[in-house]
Amino acid sequence: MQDSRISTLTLAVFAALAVVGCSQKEEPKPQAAAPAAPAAAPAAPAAPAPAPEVVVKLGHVAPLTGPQAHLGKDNENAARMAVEELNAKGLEIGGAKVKLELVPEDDQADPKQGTIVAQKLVDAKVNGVVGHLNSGTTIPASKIYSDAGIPQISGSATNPKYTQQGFATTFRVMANDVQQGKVLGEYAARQLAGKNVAIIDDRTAYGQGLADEFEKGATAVGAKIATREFTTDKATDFAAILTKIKSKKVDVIFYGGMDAQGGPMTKQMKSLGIKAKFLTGDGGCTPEYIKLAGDASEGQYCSLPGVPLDQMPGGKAFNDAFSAKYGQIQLYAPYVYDAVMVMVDSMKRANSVEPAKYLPEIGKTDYQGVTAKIQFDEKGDLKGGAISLYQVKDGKWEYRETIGGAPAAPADAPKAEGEQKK
Ligand code: ABU
Repeated sequence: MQDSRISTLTLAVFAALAVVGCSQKEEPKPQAAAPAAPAAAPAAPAAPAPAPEVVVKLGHVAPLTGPQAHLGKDNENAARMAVEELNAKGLEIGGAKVKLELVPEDDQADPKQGTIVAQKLVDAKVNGVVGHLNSGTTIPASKIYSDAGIPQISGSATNPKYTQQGFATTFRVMANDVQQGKVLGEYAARQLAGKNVAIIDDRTAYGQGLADEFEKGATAVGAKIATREFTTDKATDFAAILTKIKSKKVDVIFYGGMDAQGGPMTKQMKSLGIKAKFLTGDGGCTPEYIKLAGDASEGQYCSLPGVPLDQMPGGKAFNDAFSAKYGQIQLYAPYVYDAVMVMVDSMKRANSVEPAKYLPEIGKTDYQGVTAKIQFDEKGDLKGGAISLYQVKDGKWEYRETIGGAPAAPADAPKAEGEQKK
């Protein structure tokens, strides 16, 4: 009973005080009646508000498992190096501090898996995608990015179809296989004296596409195609097709596919006593090919879009930094590094990280990268892409020559109307 009385009294006192408090606020005393304020010290100027911070997600996709994992990891390491360098320097875009976050995905070089991880990246609201590594995954994934309006730059997918689908979002920083196949076909017929040529491909978008372009290039300058044979990007035994090819007495065997098959294929050529020269494209132009082929690699040939690393504008510095961190460059690392830099350069010029705002700036790129001065044509292909040829000498790829690659337009040259990707 006593307790309840005390409570009632306490509540009444609090209620009275509360009413006083509210009324003081609601009815301030007239200024004239206010006591004179002590002279205030001049207020220090307010510190500027710190720039807000935003996280910008960059997707990266490559095979991180399976026979091409060494290439996929190489690509991912290059993307990570670019992101870490940019974050370390400090990025400010659109008045906000930007922290780049790499979102890596493994597509296993499988077209179906490629579309699954593409949708995953779209759902994660990435601001852009660098990749994929393989044309066979890059092409189907590009429709998903295009539908979502997300810019995509591949550092390695070379099938021409990737940029020929009419999507505004597709770009690549490497010459395509129309250019590469023509150079390889002509090189086989002329420099390698290939009058009678066999072609094998792995039936992927890259392997088959490059083999088709090779055939056009070789036959246009007089070579005869003795046979076309097929394998897969998972195969390890090529005895049946090589035995058939042996009977055709060819001068050159061209392989459209990756190092994981090209290496063992070359080794098996030697075991079967095939003397023909072996020639392959960029997918086989790796230290891994030499490792897998062993002695049989000696004297064999490959091509790679672009110029040799030591002739690239930033090649030495990139090689030093990359190899100190991740070991020997496998193949596409400098191109993937450039792809990240081009994407972020476009964001800076747009002063926005929003895909819809910075996408138009990618088409206007005029960026001095590690690999080349990067400018895009109206489809999103690299302008002026060169193709270089290499031959294995003493267990290493040795540079032979560079073919094609008209110099890119000067940085300050005005662009013709309609030249840029819409
Ligand atoms: N450029 C050869 C390897 C990647 C691709 O599939 O195109």
